[in-house]
Amino acid sequence: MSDDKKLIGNDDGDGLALQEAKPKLKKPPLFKVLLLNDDYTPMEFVIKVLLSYFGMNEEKATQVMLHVHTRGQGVCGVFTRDIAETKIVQVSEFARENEHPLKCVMEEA
Ligand code: TYC
Repeated sequence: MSDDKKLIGNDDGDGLALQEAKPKLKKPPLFKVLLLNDDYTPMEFVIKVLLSYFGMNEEKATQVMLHVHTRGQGVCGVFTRDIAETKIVQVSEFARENEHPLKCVMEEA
């Protein structure tokens, strides 16, 4: 029997009734990438991160940075697992190179 057909029960005596199987593609899980607030990373540096790694414009980046600053954390974007992990590595390296304690984490959306 071909892969895209499945046996669903008896038919008109030949013992087979076929129905198109539902497509088996599942949407991948999505992950929020978050920036965490701290007391030392300069606001301008956080804005640069949001411009460089999350494709925001100045206005949006400033808004998100101020949200993180006042609320403790904020969403930079929603991605598949691999992309989210890559963003976190890139941001963490950039922060470390510049000796800022900025933390970037992910959680399932
Ligand atoms: N709280 C920092 C300051 O006052 C700014 C800041 C914003 C740091 C967002 C981290 O994810 C952050 N300089």
